[in-house]
Amino acid sequence: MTEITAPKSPVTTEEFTDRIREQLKYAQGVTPEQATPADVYVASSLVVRHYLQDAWFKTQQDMVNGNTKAVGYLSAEFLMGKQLRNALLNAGMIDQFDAAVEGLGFKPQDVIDAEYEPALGNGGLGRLAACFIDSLASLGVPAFGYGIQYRYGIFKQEFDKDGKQIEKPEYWLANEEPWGHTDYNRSQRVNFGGKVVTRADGSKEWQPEWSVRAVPVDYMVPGYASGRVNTLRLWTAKSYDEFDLATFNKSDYLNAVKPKVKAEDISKILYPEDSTPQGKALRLEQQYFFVSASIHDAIRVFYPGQDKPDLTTFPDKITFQLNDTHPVIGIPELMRVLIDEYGYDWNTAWDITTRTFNYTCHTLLPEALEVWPAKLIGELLPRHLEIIKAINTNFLAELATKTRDKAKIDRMRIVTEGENPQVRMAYLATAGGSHVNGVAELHSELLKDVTLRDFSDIYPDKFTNVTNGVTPRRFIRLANPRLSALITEGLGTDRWLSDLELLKGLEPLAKDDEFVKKFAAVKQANKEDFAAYAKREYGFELDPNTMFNTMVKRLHEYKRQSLKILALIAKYADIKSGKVNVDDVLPRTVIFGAKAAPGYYLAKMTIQLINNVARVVNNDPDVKGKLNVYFPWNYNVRLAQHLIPATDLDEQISQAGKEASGTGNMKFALNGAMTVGTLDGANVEIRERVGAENFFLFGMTVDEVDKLYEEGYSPAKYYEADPRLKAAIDMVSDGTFSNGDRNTYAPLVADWLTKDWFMTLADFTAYTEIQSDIEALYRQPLEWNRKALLNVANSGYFSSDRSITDYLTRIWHTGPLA
Ligand code: 4GP
Repeated sequence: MTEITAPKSPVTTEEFTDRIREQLKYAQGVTPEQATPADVYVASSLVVRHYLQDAWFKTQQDMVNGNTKAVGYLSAEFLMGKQLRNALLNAGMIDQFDAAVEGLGFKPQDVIDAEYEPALGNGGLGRLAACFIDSLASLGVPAFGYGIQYRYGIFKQEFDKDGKQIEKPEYWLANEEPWGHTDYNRSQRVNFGGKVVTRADGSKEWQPEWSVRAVPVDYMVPGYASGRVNTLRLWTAKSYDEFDLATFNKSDYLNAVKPKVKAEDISKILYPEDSTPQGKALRLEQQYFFVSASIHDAIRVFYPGQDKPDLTTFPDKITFQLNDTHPVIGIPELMRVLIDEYGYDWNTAWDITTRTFNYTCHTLLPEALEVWPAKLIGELLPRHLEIIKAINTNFLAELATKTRDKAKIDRMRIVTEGENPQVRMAYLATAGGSHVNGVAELHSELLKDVTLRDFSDIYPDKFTNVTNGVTPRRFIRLANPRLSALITEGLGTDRWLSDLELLKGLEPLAKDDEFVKKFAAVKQANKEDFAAYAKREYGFELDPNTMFNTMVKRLHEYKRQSLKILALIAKYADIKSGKVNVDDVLPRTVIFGAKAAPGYYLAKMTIQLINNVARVVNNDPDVKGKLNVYFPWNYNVRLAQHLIPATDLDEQISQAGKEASGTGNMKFALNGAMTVGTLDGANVEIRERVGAENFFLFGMTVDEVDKLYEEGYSPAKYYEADPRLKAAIDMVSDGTFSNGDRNTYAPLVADWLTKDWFMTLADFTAYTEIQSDIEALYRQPLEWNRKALLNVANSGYFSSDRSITDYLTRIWHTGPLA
C-alpha cells in the first residue's frame, strides 16, 4: 500500500469546471467555444487563486495576531518560473484541473504552456529566492518575499546567423497576467534627492526633491500541503504626476511626460546596464525603492492603524534577510525611519536595526560585492549618506575597543577615504546585521578566511553557513513526474515531497537490478521527451540514444564553459587527425544553456564559439554523429525543467574557490544525473553525501589554485605541455570555427594563453583524463544507473526545506505558525 500525503483538493472536477466557465464568462468575456488555451490559462489561474484566498487571509491574520516572527526575504530577484502548475500541485488540484480542462476540450499541456514565464532574475540567486519562498510556505513559516515587479525581466536571448548572442527586451507582461494582484490602496511613497536640514532642536529633516509611488503587486505563495499561503510582494513604480499640463499645452509633449517616465523607469528593467553614471544611479534607485517600500509596508502590516507604534518590538515581528548586497541600503533606511519618522534615539534605532537584519553573501568574486560612490548616495539619498557615515564612525570606534591593529581597522572602513569615497555594501551589511552566511560549507569558510576575514576575526559569532537547497516540488515532482512516481513506488509513500531525506530509503534498491532498470527506463523516456521538445521548440534533432551531457548556468569565465568546449574540440581534433577511430567514440550530445551579461565581451565570444563548434561538428560527416553540440537559446526555468530530468552527465567545472554553491548541481543529482566536477561550492557536500565513487572528481583544489597563483601562473606552459590542448586551441585560432577567419576568436585565444584568470588550461588535462572513466562507466548502463540512483538516494539533504530549517535555527530563530 502506498501512503499518499499529497494535499487534498478543495474542489471536485465539476466545481473546477464550473468555476472556469464562470471566469471565462465574467472575467474574460468569452464562451468556452471561443476560448483559446491562453483564456483557459487565465481562467484556471483565477480559479486557483479563488480557492487559495481563505488560506491566504488566514495566514496573514495568524501572522499578525500571533507571536510567530515572520521572515521578510528582501531580494532584487525572484526567478519564479511558471506559476499555474506549481500552484495546482501545492494546493492539491492537479487532477481536478486536468480533468476539467480536458472536459472543456483542451489539452492541459497547452493551457500550461500558454503561461509566459516571468524572468525576474538572472541566475542562481534569484532562483534560490523562489525556492526559499516555496519552502517557507510549505513549512508554514509566515513570510514575505519583497522585490520588484520589473516590467522587463532578464533579456531574451537570441543568436544571430554568426552565432552571436543578441539581447531582446523580455516584455513578459504583454499578455494578461492573472497571478499578480495590484493593490493601489497599499502603495507607499518613496523619496529621492533634495537636501537635509537641521531643525532648531537639532533633529534632521530630509527635504526630498522627488517621489515615486511604490504600488505592490501581490502574488500568492501556496505551501505544499501546509494549508498556508504566503505573499510575494513585488513593487512597481508609478508616477504621482501623469504629465505636466502646462508643458503639454505648449505642445512640448515629450517634456510633459518626463517626470512620469523617470519615475516609472525605476521598475522598468532588471539590472540596467551600470557602466554609466546614469545606469549606476538607476540601480541604486531600484534598490532603495523596493527596500524603503518594504520596510514601510512591514510597519503598516504589523502595527495596523497605529500612529505611534512601539517599534522596539519590530525585530520580534519580522526578520529581514538581505539576499546579497542589493537590499543593503535597507539598513540606513530603517535607521532613518526610526530616528526621523518615529523619533527614536540613535542607540535604540541601532539596536532595533541590527537585530532586524541578516545578510547572505552569494559570491566570492570581489567585484561582485557592491560598492557605491558616496557622492552618488549623497545625491540620491542625502540623509542616508549622513547615517552611513555615522554608522562608519561608530563602527570604527567600536573596532578600536576590540583591536589595536590600526591597519585592520582601516581595512574595515565601511566608507573608504580619499578623493572619491566609496561605500562598501557588504561591510555595511556585516556591521549592521546579526548574522552573515555563505551558501555552502566551503564558501562560508572562504568568506570567513578570505573575503570578510577581518570581520570574522573580530565578530566570529556573526558568521555561519547555510548550504543552499532546491524545492523538490518544482524540480522533481513537476519536472520529472516519471521519476516521482518511481520514487513513490520505491519508498511506498509520497511523503518524500515534504521530507526529502526519505530518499535515503532508495539506497537499498540500488542493489535491485530490476529497480535500477526501471530507473534507467525513466531516464530514457525523459530523454525521448526532451528530444521531442527540442525538436518542437528549437528545431534540433537530438538522438536520445546518445549520452546527454549538459552544462547550464550563466556564462562566466570562472564557471569555465571554455574548459568544456576546448575538451570537445580536442575530441573533434582527435577524430579529424585520425588519432582516434571515430567508431570507438562514445556517442554524446552536449547541451549548453547560458546567457552572457550584455557587456561581457569574452563571455559573449565564448557563446559565439560554442555555436560555431556546434555548426561545424554537427555537420561534419567524419564525426558520424558521435559528437553533437546544441545550444538552445534563452535558457530559463521552463527549459531547465525539461532538460534536467533528461540529463545523464552534468558539468560543474568551475575553478575551485569561485562558485559560491551552485544549485543546478543539486537539481541534477536529485534527477539522477552523474556529475563531473571540481571541489567547489556545494559540489564538495554533494560528493560527500553521494560517495566519492559516485562522482567524477577532477582538477585543482582551492589550496592548489592558491599555490599556483603564488608561484606565478603561466597558461602558455600548459598549452605547450599537452598536445591535445594545443591542437584544440590551434583549431580555434586557425579559422575552423570561423569560416577560415583567423581573427574572429583572437581575443579569446590571447586571453587563454596569456591571462586565463580561472586556470582553464591548468585543469584541461585532468578534465580530459576523467572522460575515459566517464565513458567506461557509461558503456555499462546498469552500473551507470546504479550510481545515478545512489545520487538521488543521497541528495535529500539538498532540499530547500532543509536550508530553510537551518535558517530558522541558525539565523531567524522563528518557526511555523501554530
Ligand atoms: C549565485 C552563485 O554564483 C551560485 O554559486 C549560488 O548557488 C547562487 O548564487 C545561490 O546562492 N550568485 C548569483 C549572483 O547568482 O548574482 O551573485
